Amino acid sequence: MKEDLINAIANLEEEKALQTVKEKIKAGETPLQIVEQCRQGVEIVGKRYSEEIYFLSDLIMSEEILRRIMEILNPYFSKNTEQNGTKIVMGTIEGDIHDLGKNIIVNLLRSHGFDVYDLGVDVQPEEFIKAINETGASIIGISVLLTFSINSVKKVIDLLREAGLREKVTVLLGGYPVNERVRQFTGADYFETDAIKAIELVKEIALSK
Ligand code: B12
Repeated sequence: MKEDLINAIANLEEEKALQTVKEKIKAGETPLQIVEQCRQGVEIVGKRYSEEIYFLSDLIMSEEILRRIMEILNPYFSKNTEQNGTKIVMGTIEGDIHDLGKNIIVNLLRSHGFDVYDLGVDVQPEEFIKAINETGASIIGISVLLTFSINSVKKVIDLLREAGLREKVTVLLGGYPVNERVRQFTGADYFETDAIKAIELVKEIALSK
């Protein structure tokens, strides 16, 4: 059942979560379905942290659980070594070091043949522009989990405009707080928080280039 994994993660029951993941794989669930359940589980962790039921050590624990789940899932993601010619610059925005979601998307995009330049975490807006100039990529993917860092996302788009690159580069956002309001405020083109839909979206953008 979907709730088993969500609850095991929400309650920080590491061994139970890992066992449940292994059972789900055996039962034929896809790695992406499992990732989505993980995301829902840590969302509850985050909520409990906001409500002061959980503390920073619990956030760290949820990170540990997610990392171990990803170790189990990684071999099950399809491997496509054929490049499709589309270059993408990705990074977690300035001030923010959350990278679990970004890494999932980077791996998925690579496994779908995209050429991804991963700038890592805490990436300054200027670094995104530099990477676009150096690689000639036409898509920027920005991960943002801290509300505090949303202003820096806006700065990336402002800098693209100043550099005369705005029309050439499509910007998409992902991460816990992104929604239509954030997209409009920052001036980004798209946002997506579901991994499966995110890959479909990037494929569509690539086709339109
Ligand atoms: C794990 C975690 C941590 C870990 C991060 C480990 C790591 N290496 O990433 C640690 C413990 C280090 C951490 C630290 C902090 N955290 Co934290 N953390 C979380 C938690 C519980 C889960 C995040 C996560 O990994 N989710 C799972 C992944 C799979 O989901 P995701 O990132 O959303 O990614 C998915 C999609 O969004 C999408 N996606 C992601 N990126 C992109 C990019 C593109 C282009 C696209 C298309 C899609 C896409 O793909 C993924 C597919 O499933 C969240 C709670 C939450 N609701 O998110 C809080 C949360 C993000 N953290 C929070 C806070 C406050 C902090 C700290 C400030 C705590 C502190 N006092 O120090 C620090 C900040 C450190 C910093 N400077 O960044 C708050 C942020 C609140 C806010 N509104 O700003 C949250 C929301 C918790 C809460 N409710 O209070 N955290």
